[in-house]
Amino acid sequence: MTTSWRRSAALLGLVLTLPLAHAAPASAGHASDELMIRLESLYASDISESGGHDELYLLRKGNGLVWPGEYPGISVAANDCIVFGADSSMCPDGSNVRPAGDQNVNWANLRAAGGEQVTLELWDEDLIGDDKLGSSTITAAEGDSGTVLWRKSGDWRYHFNYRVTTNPWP
Ligand SMILES: [Ca+2]
Ligand SMILES: [Ca+2]
Repeated sequence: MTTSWRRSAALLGLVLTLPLAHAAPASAGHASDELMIRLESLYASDISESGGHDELYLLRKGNGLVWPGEYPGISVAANDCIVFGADSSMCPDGSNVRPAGDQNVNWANLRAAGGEQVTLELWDEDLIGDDKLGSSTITAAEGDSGTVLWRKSGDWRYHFNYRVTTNPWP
């Protein structure tokens, strides 16, 4: 991973924590306003468990499980890069690129109204008491994209990429 990649990822992570002022009211029932938040990749720069793997899942706050399609969580080691669609270009050189699942399954594309705020949470599954590794709120704005850094200093460090598009399946 290059220094510039790391720096830009950190900057984007900071930007995403700022409140966005252009949230438009959701227009219920107006399908043409509907957007897709597309999960792109999740790179494990470092994981939370000392045993070699985290068992990861993603939640959409208020809606439940986003990834994988059902429990249990996906076993992920350091340097794994999970790719949700067909594009692995956000994965660092030398990372272990892995598909998140069937690329034709739409569970990795989150429907959202224009301006809607969607909170995604990354969790590590444990036998007793799962650990929340990160949480970020994305405002659905067409053409937007970003990198979220979910980390605890000296412990885990996950880079998550997404982009927002119009809904090709209105
Ligand atoms: Ca675990
Ligand atoms: Ca744990």
